[in-house]
Amino acid sequence: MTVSILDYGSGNVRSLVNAIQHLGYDVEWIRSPEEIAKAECLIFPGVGNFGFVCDSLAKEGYLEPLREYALSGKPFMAVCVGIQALFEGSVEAPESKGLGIFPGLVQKFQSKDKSVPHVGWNSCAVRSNTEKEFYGLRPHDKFYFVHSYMMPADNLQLPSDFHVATTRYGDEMFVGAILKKNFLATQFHPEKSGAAGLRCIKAFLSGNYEKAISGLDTQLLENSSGGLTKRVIACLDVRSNDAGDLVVTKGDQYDVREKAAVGGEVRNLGKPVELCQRYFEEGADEVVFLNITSFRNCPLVDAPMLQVLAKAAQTVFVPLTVGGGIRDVVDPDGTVYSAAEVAGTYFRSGADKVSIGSDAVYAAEQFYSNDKKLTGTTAIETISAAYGCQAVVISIDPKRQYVKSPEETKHHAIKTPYRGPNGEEYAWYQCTVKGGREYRDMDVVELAKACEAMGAGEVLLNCMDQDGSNAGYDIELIRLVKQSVKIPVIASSGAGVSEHFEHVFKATDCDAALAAGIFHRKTCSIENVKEHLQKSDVLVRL
Ligand code: 1PR
Repeated sequence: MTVSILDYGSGNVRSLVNAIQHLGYDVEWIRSPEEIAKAECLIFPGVGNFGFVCDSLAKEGYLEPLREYALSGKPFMAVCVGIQALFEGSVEAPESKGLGIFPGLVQKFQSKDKSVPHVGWNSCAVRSNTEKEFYGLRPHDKFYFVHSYMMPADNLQLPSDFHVATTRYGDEMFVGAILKKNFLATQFHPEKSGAAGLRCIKAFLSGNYEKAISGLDTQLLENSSGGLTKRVIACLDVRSNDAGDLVVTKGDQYDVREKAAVGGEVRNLGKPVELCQRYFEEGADEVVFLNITSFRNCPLVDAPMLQVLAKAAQTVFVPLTVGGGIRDVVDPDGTVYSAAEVAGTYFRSGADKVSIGSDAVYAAEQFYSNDKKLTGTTAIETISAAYGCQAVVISIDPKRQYVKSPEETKHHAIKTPYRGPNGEEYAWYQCTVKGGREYRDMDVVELAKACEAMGAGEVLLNCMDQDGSNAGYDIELIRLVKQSVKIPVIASSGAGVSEHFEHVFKATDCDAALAAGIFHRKTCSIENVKEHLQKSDVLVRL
């Protein structure tokens, strides 16, 4: 069987293709409405904004053929915004019409007591039937979600032959999947959900709709409603070393060279694709690649990180983020690429999110000097408009600055038990650009708030003081930023033992914890960290 994927210009469909090919099926693209009826098996991927997806479908004449196919009984699968488009409309884009296969309007998550978007690994199972497993969706499995909008599970009216698998986020229960024979629509991304996701796609492609399950622990089913897990993320700082090889390196307060006494070389801790594969196998919930320097002046299409991503995405089925150099660029031959085009090139190679560092600080400066008015032209705004806010991560590189009293600075200062070199009791966190080499007149709270207003979907919060220290996360910094924004915050820098992960999750509300050196140097594995977290009652995906 050949699997047809609808191509209407949505974000990262590379991963979906990789997952299907990995399972041994051929893939072809549907590029005109007439081809839909001829498909043997059709997948409707959805990434980005409901309005963008539905308006593109309407404009290209896909709506009617797609509706007919979805109801034809032939194998049909829809993913993420794909499931939302099956309803009549969405509050995300009230003017845009969905396919209207199911009644109802897609809603936005409430952010009063939780981060929005809903990013990470959550449960999804048909809870009304404990004797059957549908499309491999097992109650104790976790699947990768990334979205701000969803269809609430209450008052849902579907034809009686459809089953609904539900997911809970905070106190909201929503539709995680809708299924019947030859029909599978998921809010989560199965192609990014590790082994559980591959099993689900395989069950769909092989027509394995339902399976009897015996001896299922009903307690397990109860526990599986536990919701979103805390994520453990591995980070690979990538650059070329002095011999010109692309290596994973690791800084000590951002200095990636060995001490002069031992040669002063760039630290080489391994090869990017191999390490990424190892972390996937150890259970990393995501992998981040940061292009920390060099090779930025080569033509975009030759950027070595594109090959790294393309290779990694072939066998690694968890979300991949890429950062470093995401901004408007000019190739050596004078060709200009907008930041959105640069991001698009990375998405097509297999990245799911891009991370923006220096450019986010410049954009925030512009935002404040412009009376907090949005221009619509910054990298954050343009990428978020085209690919959705969930695809835009802001990477912050702050440095602690001590002051004697809060009046001494106009920036957000906190009282700290860790006094400065001259006994100072207050500190603020200064933003930097160019990998910590240049300091700007902006603090982390200002930066995070401005980026959230511009449409960023997540914050990757490094800390120059803790980076490579193995001394634990900067809890005060993480609390400060987490209290300032609603978007998820990834704590980073300083992990040295498993207990540091437990501490950051218990002492702050951070959504994920990222680390580098501890994993590269095999001080402990991701598996060890997760086992420790589970024993400490922190919900994780094992
Ligand atoms: O400014 O958009 O081109 O992005 C550059 C990106 O590269 C930024 O995300 C910036 O954080 C990163 N970067 C630049 N220089 C360095 C460096 O180390 N010299 N790396 C650098 C930042 C910090 C984390 C690290 C954690 C965890 N490294 O990536 O992985 O601190 O480390 P640990 O667990 O070992 O303590 P742009």
